Amino acid sequence: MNHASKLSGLIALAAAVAMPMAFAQTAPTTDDGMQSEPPTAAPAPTAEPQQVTWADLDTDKDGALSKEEVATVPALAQVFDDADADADGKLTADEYKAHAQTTNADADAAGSDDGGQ
Ligand SMILES: [Ca+2]
Ligand SMILES: [Ca+2]
Repeated sequence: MNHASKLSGLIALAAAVAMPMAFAQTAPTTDDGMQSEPPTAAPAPTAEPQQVTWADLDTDKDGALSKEEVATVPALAQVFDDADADADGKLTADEYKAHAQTTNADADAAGSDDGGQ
């Protein structure tokens, strides 16, 4: 004797309340240390990238970034020559914006490209 048991539509509503995890990390930045981190896989997930503003980089406050000023930001240092449209050794915000736009339009949805030097 086999009874085909019919399961009535039982809808279990799982209300998952996602609590935003706030990672408050106070990472003291070294003053003049060469930060050369080996690209080895770190056990911990990538920490929040440091937010660096234009003003932070513009240490001499002349409104433009010199190559030395962007030296701490590889992403900027790599594109410096390209972005420096008038090749005066200073990258202005306008120059950077213009370059970023071209790059965006060019790269389309290329995703994160982590090419070497
Ligand atoms: Ca500057
Ligand atoms: Ca320039």
